[in-house]
Amino acid sequence: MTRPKTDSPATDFAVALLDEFVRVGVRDVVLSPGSRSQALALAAAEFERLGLLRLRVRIDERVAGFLALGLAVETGLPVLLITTSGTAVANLHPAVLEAHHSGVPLIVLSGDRPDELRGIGANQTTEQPGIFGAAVQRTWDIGAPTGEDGEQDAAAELARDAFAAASRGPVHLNLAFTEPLSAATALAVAEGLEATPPPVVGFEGLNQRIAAAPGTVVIAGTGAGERAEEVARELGAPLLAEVASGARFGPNLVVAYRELLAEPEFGGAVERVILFGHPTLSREVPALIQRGGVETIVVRGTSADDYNPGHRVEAFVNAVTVEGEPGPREWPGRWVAASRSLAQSDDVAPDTAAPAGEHAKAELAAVRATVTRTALAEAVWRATWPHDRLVLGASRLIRELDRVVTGKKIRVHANRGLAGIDGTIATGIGIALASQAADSKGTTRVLLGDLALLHDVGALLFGVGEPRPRIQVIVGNDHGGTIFDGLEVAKTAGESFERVLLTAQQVSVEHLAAAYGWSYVRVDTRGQLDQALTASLGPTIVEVPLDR
Ligand SMILES: Cc1ncc(C[n+]2csc(CCOP(=O)(O)OP(=O)(O)O)c2C)c(N)n1
Ligand SMILES: [Mg+2]
Repeated sequence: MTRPKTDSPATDFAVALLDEFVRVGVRDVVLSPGSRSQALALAAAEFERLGLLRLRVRIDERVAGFLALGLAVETGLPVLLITTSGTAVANLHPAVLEAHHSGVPLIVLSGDRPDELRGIGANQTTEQPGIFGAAVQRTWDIGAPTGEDGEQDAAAELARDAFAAASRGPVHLNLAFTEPLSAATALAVAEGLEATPPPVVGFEGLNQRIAAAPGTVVIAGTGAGERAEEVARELGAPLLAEVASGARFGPNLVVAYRELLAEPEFGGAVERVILFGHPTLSREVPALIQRGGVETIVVRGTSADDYNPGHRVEAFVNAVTVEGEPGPREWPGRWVAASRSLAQSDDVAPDTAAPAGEHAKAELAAVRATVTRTALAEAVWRATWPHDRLVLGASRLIRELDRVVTGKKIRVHANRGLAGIDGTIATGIGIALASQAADSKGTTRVLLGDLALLHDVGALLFGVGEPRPRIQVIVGNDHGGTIFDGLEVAKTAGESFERVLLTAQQVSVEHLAAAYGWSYVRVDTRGQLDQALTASLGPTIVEVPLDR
């Protein structure tokens, strides 16, 4: 479409580009301020004013990147990220890497100087094309628009290509601009701006037919989705589903999968594995796949690498269809029953025990009991319902949830592509904002450790005048990375362990919350915890002191 031109080819190009992104289905933009990218930023603000895009502004590009990731995880659509040149672009790298490894669609638009100003020491100019290496599906380096005819059409074509290429992960459009870097952008967003629904992105190719067979289990790693649960039922197979799989529910769910995989009559009897998603939380799963006599079929997701421990996977397929009837109920029934009895023997909570007949006293004791990691994991899980979202950081707590929580059909996300402790809060805010924009009335709860919280403090800063989501950031504060306590090095490293691995910290989380205008609740007992999790105080940090 040809639209009226302004005095700035940069602005004309930016408007045409964003216009086409809107047409093909983009709804969310996150930007960080900067001069070189001003045409894109001003155009994005104008599209927001017209109600065609939702815009979020974050001063820290690393935060912006993870916020965009969260928005894309929740909506399933590519999200635009706009930055200026230089280190600004590099700050997107962590989110781009995570998006690459978990197959999340992001479209990076970085402003740059034109070719002739690169490599000569011009201010804020570095080698931007290719900066993300193999972590992007595709990179474009586009010369500065000059106002020639056809540039707007070229911009539209670029948007269509980038949108299509982003269906399996991030892409990078490096866009050179020259002065005038923008014009007054009272948009010529002309008539006919009716956004068409986005194309459905599907997988092509191999759909394997499978039937029930003895010794089959279904394993669901992060991002597996509900199909894993369905296939387990259709096959009559035990379902070994990690906590962020999206499949941790149903009659075949085996919570204590780790313990049972170690048992000869359970793990030892497995002959075939149907695997969905990206398992990262146990050693037993990769060990099982690498064992002789076990055939594994991996149902591909969107992540960059196919899961293939020891290169022992038999087949990679894009989908499975189950033929015939489920196998005998005895097989999954045995796993489920064994898992339940293991969970019950775990249930002894001495600090809540009370003499028979003194029911009220016992209840009071439970309410007053201090919060353990297990109690925290269970309370957060209990408080979460299908309209809510749960985001889990990389810490001991995700492992605790994976160990204990029972089946529940709720939406759980964890950045397990690379399992970084970075960007957890920003990702959670992205998920919260996107779910609320889609009319969910729920609360997003982010459960993370103290180091992960401190790593992403910048995410607590909202854009001026932007909506605040219903979000609780729940920090299990054990003063440092106590996950390392469980490693061999904790026994061998001596004094240096605390200094270079545990890295204890004494930051006042309360003051941090106050500085960023978040509500703050400190929780010392299980009663207070349940109360805090159901309160609605706007964006809130819930601090839960935990023993090391
Ligand atoms: C970006 C990044 N840096 C470092 C690590 C290594 N790492 C994994 S867990 C962890 C400590 C986490 O501490 P905390 O968030 O307090 O959780 P806790 O282990 O205490 O439960 C670190 C530093 C990582 N995963 N990602
Ligand atoms: Mg910690």
